[in-house]
Amino acid sequence: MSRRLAQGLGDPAAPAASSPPVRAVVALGANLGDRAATLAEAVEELRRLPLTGEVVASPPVETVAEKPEGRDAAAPAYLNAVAIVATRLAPSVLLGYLHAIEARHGRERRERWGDRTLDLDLITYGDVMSDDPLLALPHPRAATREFVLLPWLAIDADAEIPGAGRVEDLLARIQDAS
Ligand code: PH2
Ligand code: MG
Ligand code: MG
Repeated sequence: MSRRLAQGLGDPAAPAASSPPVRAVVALGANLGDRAATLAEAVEELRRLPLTGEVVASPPVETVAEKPEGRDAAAPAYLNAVAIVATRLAPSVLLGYLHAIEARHGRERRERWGDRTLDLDLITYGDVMSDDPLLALPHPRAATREFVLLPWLAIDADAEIPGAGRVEDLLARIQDAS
């Protein structure tokens, strides 16, 4: 059976494809282990995803850990990066692959905002807006996170978060406030 036909029949083994490709923004973070190597490997794994074309990744930036109580300079520092991914994977399928990449890098989920070997968050998926509890889009906290906006702006000066505004303006607002 051809792949097209398999998808048309809803074959559960076939990744759901949207066409044409959508621009998805993925935020990467690591504050345990060999952070730089982990981020570089994760970007290569994004490049190997099915139904996925060009992946443009930012340089990594070192950032102070944000905890529910605020910035925590005593916690291990993060390396953060952002990747812009051209993909025909449906958002929920892409999210499943992101979780699989995290798991391959030893990600453990013990506490909220706990230290981690690798975190991959889906920040935007085209202009999709969704309050699905399993996958809210855009990511509900992206507009207020310097560690997402800063590396993102470095690879896309015109970046925008649907419903929230231009990344350049959002970043300036955070930096003015701190
Ligand atoms: N991720 C968090 C919580 N805090 N702080 C920094 N600096 N970078 C992160 O990626 C990060 C964080 C939850 O995902
Ligand atoms: Mg996160
Ligand atoms: Mg996450």
